[in-house]
Amino acid sequence: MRALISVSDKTGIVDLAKDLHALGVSLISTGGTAKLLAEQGLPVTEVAEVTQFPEMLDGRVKTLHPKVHGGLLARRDTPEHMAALKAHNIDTIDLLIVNLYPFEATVAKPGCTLADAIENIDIGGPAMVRSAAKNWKDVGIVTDASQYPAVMAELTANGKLSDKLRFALSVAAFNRISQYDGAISNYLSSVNFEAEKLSEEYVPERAQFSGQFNEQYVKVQDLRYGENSHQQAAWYRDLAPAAGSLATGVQLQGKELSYNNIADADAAWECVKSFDGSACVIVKHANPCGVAVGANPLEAYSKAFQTDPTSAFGGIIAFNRPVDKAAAEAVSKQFVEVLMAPDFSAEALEVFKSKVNVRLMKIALPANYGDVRNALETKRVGSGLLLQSADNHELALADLKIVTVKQPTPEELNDLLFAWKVAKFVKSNAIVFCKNGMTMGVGAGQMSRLDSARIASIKAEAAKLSLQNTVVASDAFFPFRDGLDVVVDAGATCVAQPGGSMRDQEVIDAANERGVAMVFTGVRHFRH
Ligand code: 93A
Repeated sequence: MRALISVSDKTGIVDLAKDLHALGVSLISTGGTAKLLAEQGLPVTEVAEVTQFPEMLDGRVKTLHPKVHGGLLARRDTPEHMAALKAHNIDTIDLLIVNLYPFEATVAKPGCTLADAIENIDIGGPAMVRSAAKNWKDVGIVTDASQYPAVMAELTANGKLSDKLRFALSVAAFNRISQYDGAISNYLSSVNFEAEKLSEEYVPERAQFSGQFNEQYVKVQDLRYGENSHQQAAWYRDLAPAAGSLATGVQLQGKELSYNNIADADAAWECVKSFDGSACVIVKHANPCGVAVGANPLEAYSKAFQTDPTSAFGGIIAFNRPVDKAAAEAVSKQFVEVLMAPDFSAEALEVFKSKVNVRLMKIALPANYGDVRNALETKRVGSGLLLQSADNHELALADLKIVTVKQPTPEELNDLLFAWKVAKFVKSNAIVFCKNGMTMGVGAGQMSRLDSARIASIKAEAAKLSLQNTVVASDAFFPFRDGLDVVVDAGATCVAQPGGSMRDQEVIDAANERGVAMVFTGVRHFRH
């Protein structure tokens, strides 16, 4: 077996090469890599010796040669291919270990010149990776140090790689190449080219905000249809999904997830993840219609359900604790589309066994619980994309500025923080009444804040909940006192809002006149 090793990032490569050598694999390598391996006493043949052609043009041409690509691309099961190799004195290469010139890291450095960026575009590496990945049936292609252990494990155990691993490595290789080319294309497209300034030191002016935008997506599955049945749809995930995100979940049972299920499940999951205590979130049409914390999943669910039993019908329900039998039995009494949790007890699974249509999703919470969220958000507009950092702001007690004569009680402050957390996940304009760690009325998605306030109290009335002595969160400021009057008329005694309106004083005066407490949060949570 012959392996070609050509790596820019040399982390772990000496150990891997030693292990390969110990298994009797002969090693070929490019200049820098070969030098390192030889220094470690490993027998290694330089690619230049194999090709009988020196590395040239400052290394721009090292491996671009038929002796390399022939060895990678020849089909071992095709006699004509093997005869051609023989005729041209080419040996097969069975394992390729490559990582590319560090283009992404280079352009991420402040002051990176255009010349630097261009020089870090790898040509020969991706060419070899593509050859090996295309010929995955015969060649193992390793493009990342994280793959070393799995490759060594199979080689040690069986002396060869399985079809399954070679195929997985090939997919990962094409993903990597696509990501790499995407980074080059993104960088060059963002360069504001000024020919008159062009020199080796030319640092192009570039737009700064792209965060960790990963423009590489891979298909999870086709969907039966989109938001409506006449729309086609598919679900894609990030190439490397964040720990604890919906894309990392497994469906344990139930019908196939629909487009709307996925959108709603994501809203419910992101919301429930944000609570430390045992919480339950019920979502309908992307808005929470009931959220609560409780001593256990059953209590959290029962409270969340009470907020709006009518809307909860056919809802998407998320828990941040494993669902036990008691919670499962309570949930199974209602029509539920999707149920999500970090785990389900065996008894809970038993409860849903006969409800074959209920989709159960098990999603591991991230290790640093409640702290891993999406970094970036995108939205399609026309033929483009809006990109923003996700709204991950978390409000602490110390951030609250009390602006009224009346001070909130400690219980009210607790509920205010709870209400504020929920309001962040409710579409604007959002008005959220809460009490004792439970939503009491949610007004969502109205064009006027006043209407959201009215709807929240109408809903509470429909659910036979009293809004007396509740707290209320408003995702953005009250532009006039009328919105405040509606929530106080409904029974709220304590209000949280960002503040920052031209008429803040008018609203503060109104709160004092009505004898309620009000706090400014200093941030708003528009969500569209
Ligand atoms: O300059 S290249 O585009 N031309 C090539 O023919 C070539 N072959 C391998 N870059 C090329 N490589 C890259 O060299 C590999 O992808 C790897 O990143 C790097 C390893 O070089 P060295 O072993 O000299 O450190």
